[in-house]
Amino acid sequence: MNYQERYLSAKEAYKAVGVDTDVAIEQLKKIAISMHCWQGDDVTGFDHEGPLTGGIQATGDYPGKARTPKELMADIDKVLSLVPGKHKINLHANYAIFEEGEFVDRNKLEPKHFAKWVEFAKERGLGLDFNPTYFSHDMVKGGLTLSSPDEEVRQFWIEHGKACIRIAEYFATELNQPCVMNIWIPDGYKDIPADRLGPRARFKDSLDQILSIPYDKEKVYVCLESKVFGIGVESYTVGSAEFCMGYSAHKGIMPLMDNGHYHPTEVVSDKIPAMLLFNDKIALHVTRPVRWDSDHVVIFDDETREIAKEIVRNDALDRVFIALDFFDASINRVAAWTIGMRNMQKALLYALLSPNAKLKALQDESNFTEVLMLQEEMKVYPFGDVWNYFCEINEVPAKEDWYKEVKAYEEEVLALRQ
Ligand code: RNT
Ligand code: ZN
Repeated sequence: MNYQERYLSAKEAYKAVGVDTDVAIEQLKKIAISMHCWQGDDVTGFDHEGPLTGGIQATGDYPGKARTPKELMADIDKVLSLVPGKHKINLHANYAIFEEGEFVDRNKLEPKHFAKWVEFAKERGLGLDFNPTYFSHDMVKGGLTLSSPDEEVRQFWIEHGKACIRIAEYFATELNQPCVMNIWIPDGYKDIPADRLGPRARFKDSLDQILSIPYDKEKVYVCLESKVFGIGVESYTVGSAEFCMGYSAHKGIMPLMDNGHYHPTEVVSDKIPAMLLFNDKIALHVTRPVRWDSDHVVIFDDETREIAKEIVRNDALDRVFIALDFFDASINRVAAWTIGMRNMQKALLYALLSPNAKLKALQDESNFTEVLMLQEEMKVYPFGDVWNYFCEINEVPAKEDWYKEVKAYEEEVLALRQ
């Protein structure tokens, strides 16, 4: 199918409200989204056998989950063949790839344990981002890592953080582009704590120790992800929003906001412009919380579009690192990834196709009637025609056509993984 004709007619429609669709698709093409490797195997990784811990949970038992690096890489390739543009892969430390019979614990990880990922990224011209893994491990004692009062536990995890900075720097050097390294810890308490300051003071000291190693700040962008609560740690989270915002401002690292990590009526879209005034760069985990931090697949919903608008209309495409963070085990995982990636791109395209300057001017004139009218009318503009054309010129399937390929992949590859 040729989408050009419909595109040309859409272009005229947008032109009438002052939007240049050619510019929008040029810009969209340049936006790299960091695709999380952990949707492929329910956050399992390759370095442990136990359950997923840390107050996060993947639910569902859809068949075909990736069990080896080879399978995970094949699944990632499938997704990338269905998503327009060039992106980054976001790895977690528990996805280290060891030699046959080798095992290296998290405090001793080295760049060489990620050499196969670098090779994978190089062959495909992708960037890599990274995360230390502070969960699903025996050294998480009583749910605590970097805030633990047990010095042995705390030191183990400090070493892990340092090891991860070295690995992140290796990624950046090898791939010639910065690596975002995000620290998130699950530490907290189920019930009302007797001491709220002590754990945060220990976390602060642990972060100071991790960041004390020399590293190239042009190559590694360390960020800190806050959270409000997790399963089993409902009453208190050490790395709360204020802690993480305060710490990152104080140390000059990046804050990371995950839109599943706030109270239900708070929205990250509203926080973005505030944070942009005080930070050179910020990072995001885009997810979909359903009643809690459930990490459902990202859809083309109001909040995802509002997040995209705040990035686009504030000219912050080069200041906001967009990563995805969801893990649904109840549906085809390759489809889950593809839907999430394409929806994030659609939200960005929607924002790029919005008459942002005009709307802003109307707001400044206090013409709120026209702002509301135009925002609502834009919702039924021929957005899909622009999206389909964008897919076509980027040589990936338009509309729902990609799903045929996922179905075939499921029958030929995923179904054999029993
Ligand atoms: C947990 C955080 C964190 C994890 C990943 C796996 O609530 O969102 O980002 O989801 O690191
Ligand atoms: Zn997250």
